[in-house]
Amino acid sequence: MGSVIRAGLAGAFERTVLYVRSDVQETFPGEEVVKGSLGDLELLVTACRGVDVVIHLAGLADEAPWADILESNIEGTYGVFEAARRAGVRRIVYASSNHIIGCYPPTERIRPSDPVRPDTYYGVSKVFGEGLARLYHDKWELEAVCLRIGSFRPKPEDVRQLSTWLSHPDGVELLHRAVVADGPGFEIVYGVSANTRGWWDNDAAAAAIGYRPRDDAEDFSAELEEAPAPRLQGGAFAEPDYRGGTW
Ligand code: 15L
Repeated sequence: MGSVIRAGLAGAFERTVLYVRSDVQETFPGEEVVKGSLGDLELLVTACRGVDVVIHLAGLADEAPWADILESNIEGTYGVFEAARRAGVRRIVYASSNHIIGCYPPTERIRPSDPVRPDTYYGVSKVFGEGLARLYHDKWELEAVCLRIGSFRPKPEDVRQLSTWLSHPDGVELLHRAVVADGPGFEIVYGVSANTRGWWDNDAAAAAIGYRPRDDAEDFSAELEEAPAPRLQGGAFAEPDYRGGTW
């Protein structure tokens, strides 16, 4: 996701600091690279100095053993919020996930304010991240926009993604709005395109940051094999034997 967003937003901001684990081959004008881990709080604070908005896309993006989730998504996410606070950052855009509500059936239309029903330890780690966002906003007035990202793909790949798809152009627009929107305070928004078969009631939250998705997964439905909707919204993530991996 980071590469697509970087390319889509190239030149949009005066200065962009990329905090990365591995080397970056090419940079866009205005980009600076800091190589480090999420466990290095001091370096994170240094990287955050002079930064207005942090976009936190780092960490594991799939189910994984608990020890890995703990290190990357729990301790690592704490490090990002705490560094942002110490460095005087104004806003955090936090990449949450639809797997925070993956145990709802597809028949239910979910609002951002509905109770969470995570489908994995990964989903639980996103509940923690949104909790941190709320804490840092309420206590230290950090603005926070949590994006519950759906399936960020060039095209929907299966029947479930006819509901969860976030196209690349809509994803770029979503991140841009999350950064530049006027005074959102604290907001939770589903990162999803304007899918005819969408499951999430996102209108008010999207309007709060001025996000207007344009793409609809339905345009690709003829290319996909007919299959029933998944048992639960999280699809394979919500199945008892799911261990993570490509699917
Ligand atoms: C996610 O949170 C994952 O990071 C991504 O790889 C997709 O699997 C997506 O959710 C999804 O639900 O399709």
